This record gives sequence, C-alpha cells and structure tokens, in this order.
Amino acid sequence: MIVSGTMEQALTPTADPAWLLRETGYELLRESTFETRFAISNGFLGVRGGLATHLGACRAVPPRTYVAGLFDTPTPDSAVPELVPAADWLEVRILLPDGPLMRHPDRASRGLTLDLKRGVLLAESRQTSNAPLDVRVRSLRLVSLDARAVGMQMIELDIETGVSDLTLEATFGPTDFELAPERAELDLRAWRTWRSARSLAIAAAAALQVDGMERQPTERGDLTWSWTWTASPGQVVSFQRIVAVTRHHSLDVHSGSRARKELAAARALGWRGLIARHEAAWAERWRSSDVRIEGDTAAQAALRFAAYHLNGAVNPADPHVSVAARALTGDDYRGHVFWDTEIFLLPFYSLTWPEAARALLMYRFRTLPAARAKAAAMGWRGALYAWESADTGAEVTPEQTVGPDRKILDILCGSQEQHISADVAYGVWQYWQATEDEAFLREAGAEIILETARFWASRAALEPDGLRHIRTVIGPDEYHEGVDDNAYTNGMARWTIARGLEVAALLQERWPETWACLSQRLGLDGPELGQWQEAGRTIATGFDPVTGLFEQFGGFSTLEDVDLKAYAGRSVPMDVVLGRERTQRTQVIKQADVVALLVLLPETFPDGTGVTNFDHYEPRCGHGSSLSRAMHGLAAARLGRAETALRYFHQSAAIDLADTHVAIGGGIHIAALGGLWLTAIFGFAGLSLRPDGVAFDPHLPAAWRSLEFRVQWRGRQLSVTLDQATQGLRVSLESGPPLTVFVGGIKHAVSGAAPLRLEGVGG
Ligand code: IFM
Repeated sequence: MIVSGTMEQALTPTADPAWLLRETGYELLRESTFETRFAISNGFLGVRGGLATHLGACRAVPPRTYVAGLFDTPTPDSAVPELVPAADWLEVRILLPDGPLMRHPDRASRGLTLDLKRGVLLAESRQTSNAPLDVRVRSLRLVSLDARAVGMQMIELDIETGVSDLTLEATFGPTDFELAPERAELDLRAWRTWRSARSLAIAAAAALQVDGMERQPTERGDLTWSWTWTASPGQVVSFQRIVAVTRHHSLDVHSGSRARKELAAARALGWRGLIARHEAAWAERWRSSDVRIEGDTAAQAALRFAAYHLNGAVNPADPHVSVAARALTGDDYRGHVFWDTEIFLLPFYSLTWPEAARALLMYRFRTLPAARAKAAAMGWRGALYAWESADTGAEVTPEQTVGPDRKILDILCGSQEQHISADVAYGVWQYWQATEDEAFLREAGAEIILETARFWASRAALEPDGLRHIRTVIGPDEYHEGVDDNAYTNGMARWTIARGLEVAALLQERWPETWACLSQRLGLDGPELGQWQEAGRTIATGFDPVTGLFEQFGGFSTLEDVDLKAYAGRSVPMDVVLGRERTQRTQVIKQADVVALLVLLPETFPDGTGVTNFDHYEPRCGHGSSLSRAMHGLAAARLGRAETALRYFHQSAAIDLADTHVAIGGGIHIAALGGLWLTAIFGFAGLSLRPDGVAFDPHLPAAWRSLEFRVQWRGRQLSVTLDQATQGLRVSLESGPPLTVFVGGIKHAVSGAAPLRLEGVGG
C-alpha cells in the first residue's frame, strides 16, 4: 500500500503477475473488448477501460462513465429506461504546437494493466522515434472503493528526447443528449435527466507539476485546464485530476454542494492518501473474498478476475440500486437487473460481504410496491417482480427487438418470465441462512417472502385434475415461450410457498408482535395460510417416477429431439442455426433449466434422480446464454463430476477473458463471473448452508493441488483449505463462536482453538 509513495510507485503494478491482467498492442476492432475487460468500478461509478484518445488510440465506442441509478428514458414515449452515461471526466489532450503529440503512436508500446489487487488501471504508451519528442506516457485511473463518489486520474510524461512547446489540456467530454446542463462553474458542473428528474453533479480539481514544481494553468474554464510549457529531455511532468460525482434521486438545487464536499475531503487526503485508502479498502475485500488455487494458473486468474468485478459491482451503502446484467461496464441490457443478481451473485456477497448482500436485497424490498402493482395489473395477488428492473422496480423489459434475421420480434419475458419472483425469495432465504440477520428478516425479508408466496398461491390455478397448474410462462430456457408447468418455475413456486409458511411460523413463534403488525398490514390470515398449504402440495411438478425425469414443461418430451453433437463447432447460438420457430418445436434448450432446479433445490430430486436429469438435459442444452455453462459446471461439480465441471468452468471464464463467446464490448457477463465463484465454493468445495451449520462435500478437479478461501457464516469468519494430495479438508474458525461443520453427514464441532482437519474426504 502506498501511504507516502512516489508517483513512480503509484504507476508501478503489483509485482506478482498473478494479480495482473495485461494486454499490449492496439487493434481498433478489439478496442471495445478491452474497454469492457479493463473496466474499473466501485458500485457507484463504473468506467470503461479504453485508452484515452490522446494516448494514441482511436475509440471503437464513445468513452463511458456510468453512475449507478442514473436512469432516464431515451424518448418521452419510451417505457424502457436506460443508464445515462456521465460526461467523460478523463478527457486529456497533449499537443505539440502543430497538433497532437501522439500522432504517431508506437502501437507495440501500448500496454494496459489491470492491477486487480490495487483496483487500478495502468496504461502506457510511447511515440514512434520519428516524432519531434520522444515521450513515455504512463497513466493510472481509479474509482475509490473507500469514497465511492471519487475518481482519480494521474498521468506522467517522461520526456526522453527533443525540445518543443507542449500543451496538456484537461477537459470534460460532452454529455449524452439525455442530460440537460444545469450549472457550469470553474470547479463544478451539474446536469439533470430530462424525464426521470435525476440530478448529476461533478466537482473536479486538477494539478500539473513539471520536475516536481507546481505550474499554474495557462488557461482555465469550467472544469477545464490547460498548461503550456517547453518540454526538454529528462523532464518529468505529472498531472493529477480528482473528481467527485454525486447523483440525487430528485431535482435538487443544491446538487453541487455534496459533490464539492466530497471533492474537498478527497483533496484534503491528497492523491497519496486517496490511493492509500482505496488500496486499503481493496485489501479488505481481498482478505474476505480471495480464492487461491494451486495447480491451475488459468483458473486462478479467472477467479481473481471474477472476484475483482464482483467486488467492484456493488455498493453496500446504496439500497436504491442493484447489480445490472453487465454491472457498470457496458451498455448492453441498459443497466437492467435480472435474476442474475439473486441466483448467480448473491451467494458471493452473502458469504463474503453480507452488508453488500443486504443492500441488494433492500433494493428488492424498495421495489416491492412495483412488484405488487405488476401482480395486481395481471390479475394476481402478492408480488410479481419485474423480469428486467431499473430504478423503480416497474417492468422495463422492452416489448420488441430485432431478431438475427432482421425481423421485429415480440419479447414476452416481461410478462411471462415469472420465475424471478421465486428467485428473489430464494435470495432472501439464502441470505437469512447465511447471516441470521434478524433485523433484515423482520423489517424486509419476511415481507418479500410472504408476498411472493402469496403471488404463487394465487398464480397456480386449481384444475379439474386436482392439481394446480402454472400456465403460459417462460422458464430459464427462453427458447420456449408460453409453456405450461415449467419444472423450474413450478418447483421454485412450491418452494417459495413452503418458505412463506415457514417464515409465517417463525415470526409467530419468535417475534409475535412483528407477525401481528405485518400480517395485519398484509391482510394475511389463517384461512389464506391454509390455502397456501394446499397450493404448495398440489402444484404440478412434472416429475415422472418411472423415468425419474422432471419434464421441462408440459409436452417438452414430445418435441423433436435434435442431436446437438451434429452442430459442434458452430459459432452462433442454436436458435440462429435452426431459426426461432423451428427451435421452439425442438428439445433444444437455451440454458440450464431443470439443471438449474437441481442446483438450487437438490432435495426435490429423489434417489439419485439428479444424475438422471443432468444426463438427460445436458446434451439438449445449446448454451445460448452466458449463464448456462456456469450453472452446468456447478451442477456437475455438486454431482461429483469434477472434470466435467472444470471444463464448464474454463468455458465460462473464457466468455469475458478469451473472446470466445459473443463480443463482450457491451459489458462483462457478471452472472457468469459469479458462477465461477459458485462452482469453486459450492461446487468443488461442496459447501451447503444448513439451518444447524455448514456442510462440505469436496470434489477437487485432479489438476487442482489445493483450493483455499474464506467465507462468513452467521457472524463467523471461516478459512477453508482443500488439499488434493491428502484429499484433505481443513476448516479454521478465525473469528466468532464455535459452530458445527458437517462432512459426509458426520457432525464436527469447530472452534477457534480446535480447527477441523480431515483427510481422505475429497474423492
Ligand atoms: O437473465 C439472463 C437470462 O437468463 C438470459 N438472457 C440474458 C439475461 C441477462 O443476463
């Protein structure tokens, strides 16, 4: 950590290459990929990672700084809000008297280094030797994990040869047309969104030193600075800019004052102090969430990259926002929140950063009124969450899109992909299992579970066959629309109703006054709970005791069975290969569906039928979603098929790290990254949360010599190590009261003084 360090130290990456992601050279066509992969984020600000234009690179897409929660609709008649990018606060031009310095960049010298440990992006570039000045340009940027409103940029120019006047202009890029200017002053600018009435303010300060001597700007404007001096060999020029960004949920005439306050606090720390605090915050995150693997360098790199983006995606202090499908790293999906958060990300936060998990669930609590309104508008009771959610929680899934054949397609997910309402309840329950956060359960979590249970009890209609059916839905497999009794949806609905009844009983028993208030406010009485009991028992499951299979939905098994092996090597998804209509008539699945149910609710698969279902559905899956391979990897690992799981693990990692999936210019695939962590911890280590302790069922892949990680459980910090050579498991309690750890069904008492050490359990 740099406390009183030099600029040189700040610009020098962490020595251990296992913490670094590096890219050298420059290809315009791949620039947007790098911009995504090298993004920095702190859960409030997200900045894409391309080289600034002045450093000698053209941009494939405009620069992007995202501010969490800054949504607006692009046109007055649009119902689909999107994240509005803020002004580019990193814009710098370095000019010779006759034009840009980096007119002739030496492409090979261009390097980007994402220092995962420090949470900073470092860049460097040089001129070619035929330029008037030979200059080495290095830069650093960060968005503070300690003070989330704050961003910082540093640039150092080392003049190697040549003498010339040089100008450095630090400006702000233009804002998107969706932001209307409100104020422009020397140190501050403020804007508002046109329709959603949000305020944005940016306060900034900048400084430049030549050989350590501060220079006053030659010109100064609103948030712009310009310095001109004569550059000569051996000169070292340092530039620093600090910004503070604030967002307000309503138009606020004072919106600049908080930005100014945040800026003043950051300037008081100085850039050294700012970096020191930022790095200390990252060190704390890594202490809780680093996963170490010996024997598989690629897996190690993938897990660090995943944890870096997961830690940077969330803001534990802001319950108004959640993590979008591309986090704060790209335009795809417009900043909207999906089931990705509760199913693929939340376990990471619940077990390594409970405060962050709580904030994400409080976002769902804050959007409960919108979920109630959606259910009511569709004729049901309780809460139906939006399939795509933005700031208010209203349904914001676009109704149409352009298909691969350029035809306009209707998108039915907003009305039919209803499993989201069980996924949110699942997230609440898992957080409760992991933390026993009573205040959260009583104030927010119980109400979410009760209202989603109520939704499912009203949604599943009793029919003449004596069963309740959930008709006309889309399951996780979005290739099939308007289906009846999707196994995932129905299974999760039954589970949600059961949890609703459990929560009701828990409140009645432990906090009767909370139950009295809540049940009265919700109008929930004994007869309704009785109806839930009946509904939970009678919702169709699609399970066939003869084959041991859950039918993915009513009639799925009668569809054309396509041999996907015949399409191995294809470079486009199966619905593009076969066409949308034909795909709908086949058993080709877009992503884990029954397999996802197996992962989330393994207890609903009796007597080894988990394997039966995995073996049946895996060959039918075309992995047309970036979420799919992670879920299959997790399922395979939990079934003890470590090598299959490892194959999926590496394929999932490749989505954002190896350009093998779709282009990633639209942002990182945060759910796939969450899935990597899940596969390691819930899969290979076989962690399960039980009401009475934690359980492990380890299955390490052969190449992994060891796996080491930390998790928090109900106020305890545990350190866990798996060892391949001895098939060993070690669980140490680093803080908190003793607990029970289950391995192979056997109970072990673990305390601070008595860690658990077992051998021969990892097969
Ligand atoms: O939530 C997913 C969905 O399951 C498949 N399409 C992309 C969404 C966002 O990641």
